[in-house]
Amino acid sequence: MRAMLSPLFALLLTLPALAAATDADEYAARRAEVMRRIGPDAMLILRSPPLQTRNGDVDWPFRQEDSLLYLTGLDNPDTTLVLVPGDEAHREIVFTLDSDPAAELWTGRIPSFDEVSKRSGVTEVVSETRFEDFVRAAMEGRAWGDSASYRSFATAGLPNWVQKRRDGRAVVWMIQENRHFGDDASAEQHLVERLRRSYPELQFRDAFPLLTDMRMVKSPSEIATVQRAIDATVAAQKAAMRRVKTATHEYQVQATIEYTFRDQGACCWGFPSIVAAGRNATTLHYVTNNDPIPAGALMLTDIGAEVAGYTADVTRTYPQNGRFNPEQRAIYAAVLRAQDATIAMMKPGAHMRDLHELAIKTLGEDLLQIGLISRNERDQVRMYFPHGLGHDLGLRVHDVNDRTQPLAPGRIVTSEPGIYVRAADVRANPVFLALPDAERAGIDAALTKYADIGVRIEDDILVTTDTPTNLSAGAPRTVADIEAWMAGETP
Ligand SMILES: [Mn+2]
Repeated sequence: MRAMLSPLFALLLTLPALAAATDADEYAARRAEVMRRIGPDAMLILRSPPLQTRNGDVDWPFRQEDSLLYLTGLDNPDTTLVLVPGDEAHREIVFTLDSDPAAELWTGRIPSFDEVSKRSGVTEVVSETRFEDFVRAAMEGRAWGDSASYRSFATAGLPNWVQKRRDGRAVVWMIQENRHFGDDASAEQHLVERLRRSYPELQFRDAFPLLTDMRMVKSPSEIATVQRAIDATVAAQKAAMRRVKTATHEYQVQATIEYTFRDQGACCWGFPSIVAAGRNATTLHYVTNNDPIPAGALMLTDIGAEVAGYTADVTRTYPQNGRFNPEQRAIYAAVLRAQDATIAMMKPGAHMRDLHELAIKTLGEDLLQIGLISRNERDQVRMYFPHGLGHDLGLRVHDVNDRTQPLAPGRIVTSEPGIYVRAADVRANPVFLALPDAERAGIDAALTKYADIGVRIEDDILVTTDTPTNLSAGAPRTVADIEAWMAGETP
C-alpha cells in the first residue's frame, strides 16, 4: 500500500505544507451525501468555534471544527456552513470573514470569497456579518440581501423552507456534541435556544452521529493525508531514538521530535507529546517532559504530527543507551507479541472490543510466564494494562466512531497495548490483596525485579479488504530493529 501511494506522496510533497490533499469535488460530494441523508425538510448549520484567549492579547492557535473542515476544507475562524437541501437556489452557503486590510495588517491575509469558493466548492459565499439576518429571513420568509429596498421587494429567500417551518416539518441540524448550558453554552447552543423560543414548531436534530458515521471510513485522499502525518511522526521517532543517547533531559528529546514535525512540513502536533523516561513511562498521559533521563532507562515517546487537520499517533519505547536489558526485553517482547496478534486481526467484521480482549489474553500469557500475575485472569492483567487497545484516527487523535460498528475497509485504527509496572499500585490493588499468600509472594518478587518498567507500542493500522496495512511500520519496532537503528547500523 505504501509503495502504491508513493507517486502521490511525491506530488504532495511539492505542495505547500498546509495545502489540503482533498479537492473541492470531494468536499462537494461529502456535502451532497449529508444532504441526501438529512433530506429536503432539513437545514444544517455548522459554525467555527470562537477564538479562545490564552492571556492578555494572546489567543490559542485556532483549530477549525472537525466536521466543518471535513465538509469544506476551510480552516479560517468565523466560518459557517449552511446546507438547505430543499431550496434549489440556496442549497449551500458559506458565511465567512470579509477582507479587512486594517485587520490583515496585524493578523495576516484573509482569503477572498473567491478563494473560499474554490477551496470548498461552495459557490454562494457571503459575509459572516449577514448570518444572523439570513437566519431570520429564512425563518420568516423574507428575502435577504444587502439593502433594505432589496429586502422589501424581493421574493422570499427560501420559499420552501418557510412553508415547511409553518407546517411543522422543518428540521434544523447542528452539532450538539458536548453541549453545555448557561455560561458555558456554545454559540450553537445559544442559536438553538433562540430559534426554539421564536419558532416553537421547529424540530432540532444532532448532526454529530450522522457526521460520525460518514467520517469513520476514510477516503483515499484522507488516507494519503494521514500517511503524510505518520511519515513526519516516523521521522520524529527515528530522530528521537538517536537523540536520546546523548540527551540528559526529556525536553531535549521532545525538542528533537517537534523540530522534526515542523521540518517535515507538519503544522504542529495533534496532541501534546508524551516524552517519558524511566518510571515516568508508567504514567499514561505524562506531558510535562522535564525530568532527567536515567542512564539505561526506557524512553517512551507517544507522539503525533498533524497535517491538514489529520493527526498521526505512534508510540515507541526504547532504551536510553541503545540496548535493552533482560527485564526490559522481557516486558517489551510481551507487548510486541500482543500488538502483533491484534494487528493481524484488524480485518473487516472484527470488533475493537474483541481485539481488546485478545490483547488482555495474550499479555496475560506472557505476564504469567514473567511472574507478574499468578493466573491468566482478566482482573490481574488489568493491573498492568489498564487502558483500551486502540481507537480510530483521523481529524481527531481519538477520532469519532460508533462502537457498535465492526471494522471496515478504510477505517484507520491504532493498536497500542502496554505494560506498566507500578509496583506500589499493584501491591495496594484489591485484586492483588485478595490473592492467596503464596501467589502474592511470587508476584511481589517479580514486582521488585520489573519495577518502574513502562512499555507501550502503538501503530496506525489501515483496515483493508485483506491483510491490514501498518502505516507507521517505518519506525523501528522490534528489539533487533530498534537496537540496529540506535547503533547506526541501519539507514
Ligand atoms: Mn493512541
